[in-house]
Amino acid sequence: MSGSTGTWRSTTSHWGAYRARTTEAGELEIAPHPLDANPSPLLGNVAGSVRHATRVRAPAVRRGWLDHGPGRGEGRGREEFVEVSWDTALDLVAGELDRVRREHGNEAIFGGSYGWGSAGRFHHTQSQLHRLLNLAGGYTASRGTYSHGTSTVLLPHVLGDAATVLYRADTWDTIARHTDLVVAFGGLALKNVSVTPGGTTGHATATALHALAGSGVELAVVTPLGSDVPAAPNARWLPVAPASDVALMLGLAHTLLTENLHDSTFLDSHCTGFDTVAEYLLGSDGTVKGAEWAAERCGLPADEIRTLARRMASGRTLVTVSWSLQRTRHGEQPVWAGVLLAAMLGQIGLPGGGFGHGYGSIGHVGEDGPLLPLPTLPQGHNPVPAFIPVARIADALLHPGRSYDFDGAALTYPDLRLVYWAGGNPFHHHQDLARLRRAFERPDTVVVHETHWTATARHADIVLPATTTLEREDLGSGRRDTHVIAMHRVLEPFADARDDYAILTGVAERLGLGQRFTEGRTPREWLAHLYGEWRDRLADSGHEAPDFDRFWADGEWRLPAEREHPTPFAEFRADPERTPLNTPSGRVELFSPAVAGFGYADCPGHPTWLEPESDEDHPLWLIANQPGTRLHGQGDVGATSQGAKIGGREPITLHPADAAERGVGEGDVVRVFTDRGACLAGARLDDGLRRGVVVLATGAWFAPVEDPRRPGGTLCAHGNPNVLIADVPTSRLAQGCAAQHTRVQVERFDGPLPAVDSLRPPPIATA
Ligand SMILES: Nc1nc2c(c(=O)[nH]1)N[C@H]1C(S)=C(S)[C@@H](COP(=O)(O)OP(=O)(O)OC[C@H]3O[C@@H](n4cnc5c(=O)[nH]c(N)nc54)[C@H](O)[C@@H]3O)O[C@H]1N2
Ligand SMILES: Nc1nc2c(c(=O)[nH]1)N[C@H]1C(S)=C(S)[C@@H](COP(=O)(O)OP(=O)(O)OC[C@H]3O[C@@H](n4cnc5c(=O)[nH]c(N)nc54)[C@H](O)[C@@H]3O)O[C@H]1N2
Ligand SMILES: [Mo]
Repeated sequence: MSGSTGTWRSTTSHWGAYRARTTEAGELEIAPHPLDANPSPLLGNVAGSVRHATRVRAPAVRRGWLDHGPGRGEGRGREEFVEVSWDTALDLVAGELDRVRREHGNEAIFGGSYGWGSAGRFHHTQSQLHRLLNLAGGYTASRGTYSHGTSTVLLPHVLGDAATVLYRADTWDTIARHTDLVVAFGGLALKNVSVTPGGTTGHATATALHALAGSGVELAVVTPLGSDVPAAPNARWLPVAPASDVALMLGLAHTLLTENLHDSTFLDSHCTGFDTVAEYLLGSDGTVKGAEWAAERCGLPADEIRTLARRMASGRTLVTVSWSLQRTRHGEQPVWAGVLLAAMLGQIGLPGGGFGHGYGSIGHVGEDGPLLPLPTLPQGHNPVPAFIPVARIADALLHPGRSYDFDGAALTYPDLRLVYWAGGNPFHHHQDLARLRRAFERPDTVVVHETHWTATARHADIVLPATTTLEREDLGSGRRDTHVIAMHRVLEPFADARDDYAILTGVAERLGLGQRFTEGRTPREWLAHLYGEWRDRLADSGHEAPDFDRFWADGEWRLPAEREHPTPFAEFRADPERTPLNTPSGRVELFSPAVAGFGYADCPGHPTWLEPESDEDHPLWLIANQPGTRLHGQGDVGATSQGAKIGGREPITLHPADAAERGVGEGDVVRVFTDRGACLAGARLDDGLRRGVVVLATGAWFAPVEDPRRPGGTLCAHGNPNVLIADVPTSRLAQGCAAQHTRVQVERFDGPLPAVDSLRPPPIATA
């Protein structure tokens, strides 16, 4: 490794700002940002990842595609690759883009390319790709996110928009000063808050959560997992059954109603539809949603439910719902029921009260950096109106022309011929991976830019090697971050890897779009340009940032702190006539005539208890949550992630009694299975989780082999839970990702252990 021996360089990442340098011995050394009170354990993955054997060295083309041209998708993920020159690879990509748009129209190009690529405002991979595809005539886009794509469809119907709760949340400081009780449905998992899209400099959340202990704020933490509960004396764990939160919430609402603890004035002046909901709570469908009814479903004693409801009504209460709860079947309901509780308490718009969404899910919710705009790369305009809800990718590839519902509209899947993915990993993020493999057989061509041989790269036809952030220059800052960071180059590009910008410039030139794509700027000139424009915008609002050269030399600039942090919905609360919500009624819609009018049985017009899936053959609830040891699939080959594996497999956590029933001991390799597929995992026993619940985080690199226990079945030798989870939407309303849960069975695996091939590069020939 060469580049910057000895000198510490500044950079940032989704898991925080840090410093890096190469040592005399050529090793990469990493140090947290000096202002970071809680550096992320994910930093431990960086050094082992950047030069790992799974880096993509050179452009590579799948053998069958190279020999026979577009099509024959059965070979994807199975055939060898052939390394080719950059010129050959770029000619193939540009030629294929041009063929597809001429023969099938730009709608046949899928450029959604969802994923977390890298931090950095310029080399933001999706923006780069979208900019090129827009210039080339457009593409079918994807809408929404796997993170909170259900809430972003539902909340506009209920609160008028989703952004207010997602991005303008009350800060931890406001909560410490005003709140008596936080009821956190879905937990407050510290493992998650080291991540903020675009990065963070201070990682304030862990400190803030501990400080809440000192300020007397009580935390009622509702989750099946004890590990989601902050270790603070004022935090109480309410160990609910998975997929039962809506029952608990309705039980709490019933107690508030029948004990007259609800705020009828606020419900009349600021909400609509409470009457309908009240009738439902009292049994309009034949079932009274009382505390006993709720207790049977959620597993908490009825008395405790009633006591909690009374406690909620006796002071300032923040009802917060984690993003994980909407990443489930019927994931609209816990979000809507959370708003219902907050509305009944009458505290929406009061500091430290009302409804929160995503505290403990991600770093920026609750942090207090300024809400300033950040520099961004202009993407241009996409003239193609077609899109798919992001989590419907497999359906779209498998069923072109099929119609489906989405948020009140009847849509049709386009006929996708070319899939272009840069900066995301659908074989990480999507569900039912055996089905996704079949879907990926369909298009004529799959192009992927990747740093590493991820499962998606392995299922592509043309793989273009991308640099990592440490191998280029950028500038970065996340939502509610305190600094903008100059991201200096630390390493030379690996092997033949190029920046996504350089790759796309090569494609653009071949399509005659080179000048329009680059506007004649080098990456450094783009950085200076984007920074300069942003600096001018800040100057308009009275903030003086240093000039680019100063900023670049200093390595960072501290953003001006915000003096006040307005509470979300405070203006609406003060005067709902003058500042109504953006809902049809201008009020909080506890019953939505619009949603009811869509007539979806899986998403009725008000928060509703819909029975969760049950499966006698697969009696355990699997929670497939975010990994504490990496960001999704990124860094799985690094030290923090590898250090947690058991027997080379991803750890699965079981209750000791559930393990004993199955003859499973600590450290055993187990087979986890559903009817869709199976995976191996390493058993870790923990009595700090509910019985009947097992936890297997996402992100182990997919290593498919034939299941030795089920001929023809797919088994992931490494422990990727998405081979188990059904590819079903939350509902016809949001068509959101429902990846958080599935029913599984677990057994000890004593057979010969298959190798984890995903941790080595695939077979590659040189041309
Ligand atoms: N079962 C289950 N599944 C889930 C979830 C869950 O809770 N349970 N969570 C879901 C959620 S919330 C999300 S957001 C998704 C995340 O899904 P993804 O965002 O798709 O997952 P990542 O592993 O972060 O993929 C980003 C990819 O970008 C690549 N990359 C990094 N830098 C660069 C670069 O500069 N250029 C290029 N070309 N590539 C780069 C990385 O190598 C990596 O493979 O997963 C979803 N899937
Ligand atoms: N370390 C790390 N942090 C991350 C990420 C990462 O990959 N690694 N990814 C980031 C991203 S992209 C996102 S979108 C956010 C996601 O943020 P979330 O979606 O909130 O995170 P998860 O870890 O999936 O789930 C949080 C907790 O919800 C609880 N839970 C699951 N099912 C239920 C249930 O039915 N009821 C209740 N009450 N609780 C339940 C689980 O115990 C779980 O630990 O995380 C971000 N933070
Ligand atoms: Mo996410």
